[in-house]
Amino acid sequence: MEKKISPSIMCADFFDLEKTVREFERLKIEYLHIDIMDGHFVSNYTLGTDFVRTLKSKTDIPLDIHLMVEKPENVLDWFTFGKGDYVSVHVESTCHLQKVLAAIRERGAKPMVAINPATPIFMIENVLDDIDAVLVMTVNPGFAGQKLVRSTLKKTEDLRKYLDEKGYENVEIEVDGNVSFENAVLMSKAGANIFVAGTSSVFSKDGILSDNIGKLRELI
Ligand code: S6P
Ligand code: MG
Repeated sequence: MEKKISPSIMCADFFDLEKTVREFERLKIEYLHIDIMDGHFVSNYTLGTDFVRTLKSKTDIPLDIHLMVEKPENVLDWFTFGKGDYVSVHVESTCHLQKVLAAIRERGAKPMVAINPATPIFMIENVLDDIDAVLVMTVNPGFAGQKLVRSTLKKTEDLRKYLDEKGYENVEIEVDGNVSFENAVLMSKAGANIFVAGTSSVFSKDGILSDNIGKLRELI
C-alpha cells in the first residue's frame, strides 16, 4: 500500500504557515493533519472551524481532519471538507458512530475511525463497511510531544491482519503520535501507511523541513 505523510499542522510555526504549506505543496505531501479538540473529549484546544475554512481555500492538499470532540455528529456541519479529504471520528466519542461515518461519506469525504491506545480492535467490527481508514492513536490524544505507547505497535500489526483477513485490504491505517524517524520504521513494518508527522519528525528542530520530510519518506 502507498505510504503517505500527513504533517500535523498544530506543530507548525503559525507565524510562518503560508511558507510551510507552500513547501508541503512543492514536496507533494499527501495530506494536512488538522487536530480539532473541544476541551472535553481531550483536555486541550487547538485548531477550529475558521482555520479549516481558510486552509481549505488556500491549498489543494487534501485535509485529514482529526475530530477529538464529544458527539462529533453535532458539529460535523461546522467544518469545510469534501471530496478527497479524510475526516476521522473517535469510537470513544459517540454512541452514533455509524451515523456520523455515513454523514462524512455523504458529504463526499473519506470516513476514518480513530481508536485510543486502550481501545480494542473489535470495537470497529460493525463499521468496517463505513470506513476508508483506521486511525491508530499511538499516544493518548490531546497533546503533541508525547512518548509512544508501545503496545500500539502490536495493535497496528494485529489490525492490518484483521482487516486483510476480513477482506478489507484497501482500508488504510494511519498512525498518530510520536511518529519519530525511529518509530516510523516500526510502524511501517507493522502495516501503517499514513504517518502523522509532528514534533518528533517533520517539525523536529534538529533539521530543516524539507530534509526531515525526505528522511521520513526514505524510512517508511
Ligand atoms: C495529539 C494529536 C496529534 C499530534 C501529533 C504530534 O492528540 O492528535 O495529531 O498533533 O501526534 O506529533 P508528535 O510527533 O509531537 O507526537
Ligand atoms: Mg491528530
